[in-house]
Amino acid sequence: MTSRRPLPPLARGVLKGDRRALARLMSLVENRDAEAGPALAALYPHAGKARVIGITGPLGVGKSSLISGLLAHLRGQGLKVGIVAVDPSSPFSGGSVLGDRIRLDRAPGDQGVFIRSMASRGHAGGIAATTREVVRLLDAFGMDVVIVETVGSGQVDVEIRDVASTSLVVLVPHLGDEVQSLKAGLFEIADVFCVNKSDLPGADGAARYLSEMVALGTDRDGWRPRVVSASAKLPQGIPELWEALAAHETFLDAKGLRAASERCRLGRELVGLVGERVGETLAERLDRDPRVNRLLTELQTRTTDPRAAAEKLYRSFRPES
Ligand SMILES: Nc1nc2c(ncn2[C@@H]2O[C@H](COP(=O)(O)OP(=O)(O)O)[C@@H](O)[C@H]2O)c(=O)[nH]1
Ligand SMILES: [Mg+2]
Repeated sequence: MTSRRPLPPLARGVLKGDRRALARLMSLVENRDAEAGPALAALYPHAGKARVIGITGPLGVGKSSLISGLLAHLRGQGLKVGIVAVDPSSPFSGGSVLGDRIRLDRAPGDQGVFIRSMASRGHAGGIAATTREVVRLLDAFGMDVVIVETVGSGQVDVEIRDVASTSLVVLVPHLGDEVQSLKAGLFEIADVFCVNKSDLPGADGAARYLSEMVALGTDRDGWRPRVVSASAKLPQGIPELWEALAAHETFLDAKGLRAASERCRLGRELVGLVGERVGETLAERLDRDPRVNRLLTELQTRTTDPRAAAEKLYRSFRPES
């Protein structure tokens, strides 16, 4: 039984509120270091209480600025907040520009806040798996709310719905083409829409347009996405934005949907983890396994085709039953 084993020191540190242990463990997770495994396992039973809010939208719409506003609002209510900013910048640039923007606004020395920036590339195991585990660490650390920022602009690195129970899509007035290209996915992602930069002209129109779109669409299990106008700059509309996000969380509980949605996310996580293992094993076999070598030769000599070869290989992977 896992629970009888002595707690790994880093896990013990996280449960005691040691920020350095938390940061260290996050780095191990990001590096896919095997050392993280026992600590993650030991902390898993302690996670599952935090409300996880995903925030996505094109670059520059003000996601980080809104998070700073939400952070102040939530800290004002005494809630502990973890933030994970999945940064689209290259890990080689050394910059965590977006995360830094949040960090600047945070009260120095505030123990109820923990902010982590992650580069969205350069993760052996994939960003979704890493993000999930980092969120889980913040959850086990005792954060009441964990906010995950990702950039959703065509290339969505993290499927935010795989991580968060409530998803916020941030837009700005006059997004034009970007909204068009995002539109198909937008309504499946968003539990709440925020039209940020309401201090700029056109915000009312944009919010009205979105509300009309939402009204025309179908609801999801009885939830119709809310549309909120805000300005992170003024600031204005931040309490209303939080209210809309919290309303979705309340809705999940009231309708008994929380367990089902968690189960769905766990299922996708499981499939992802198994897929990762299978992929690794397969990659190793490319060099060593005589059967794989034979298939490669057949492919090169055009005596089979890639789909047929893949099917054969896939069958050889399936456990005998
Ligand atoms: N006018 C105005 N500018 C804003 C507002 N919120 C953010 N910005 C600016 O928009 C830029 C991008 O903000 P940021 O929060 O980094 O956007 P992100 O890329 O979505 O995280 C920055 O220059 C912000 O100062 C707002 O409500 N009004
Ligand atoms: Mg940002």
